[in-house]
Amino acid sequence: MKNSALLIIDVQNDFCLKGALEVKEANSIITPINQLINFFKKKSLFIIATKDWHPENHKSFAVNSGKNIGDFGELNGLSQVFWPVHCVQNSFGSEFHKELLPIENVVYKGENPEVDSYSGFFDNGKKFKTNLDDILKKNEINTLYIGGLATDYCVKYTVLDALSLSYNVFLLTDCIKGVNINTDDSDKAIEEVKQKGAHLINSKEILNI
Ligand code: VGL
Ligand code: ZN
Repeated sequence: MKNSALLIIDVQNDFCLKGALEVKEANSIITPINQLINFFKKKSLFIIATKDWHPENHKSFAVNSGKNIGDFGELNGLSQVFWPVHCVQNSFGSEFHKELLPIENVVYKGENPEVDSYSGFFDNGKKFKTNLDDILKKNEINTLYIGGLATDYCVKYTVLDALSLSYNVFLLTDCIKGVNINTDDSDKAIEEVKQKGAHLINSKEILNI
């Protein structure tokens, strides 16, 4: 496992119970993620998390684009879902859930108000790259164990970009929950990443090694 890292996507208050963009059952993933954090720590393996980190004027927020929450449309030529105000920089909603064990390495995304940024690696237009890939390369990581929120958005696009950057990817099936605007969005996302080469794994399979 030497070159493996745990990558936890957006386990922030706004995506958890009572949050502005609440993901159903989000809180249920915290216990297995914490068990993995302990496991990776004990083995001195690399752990990193992302934060969705929007300025107040972000145009993915329905209110800033003259849209209704949940509308599908376009933002600067890219297809866009319009969201409630969420994960505003330095707000309570942008903090990691308090039960999540501390993670030292954090990558921020979604700072440009003109473009949404689901993946931890690139913005949705693939014009801006975060420092995630560089940090992983510096730490000689070639294999990622990915969990977090939300299955059908930030987790999905992070996994797809990780595959395109040639990482081996294990998607942690009991450590993800989805928005599911359509009820099968998360199932479809899991099917798609699997077809593109991600492996599906339950955290228990790792903990029992
Ligand atoms: C996310 C919608 C908007 C996510 C972030 O973390 O999956 N979803 N911003
Ligand atoms: Zn967002």
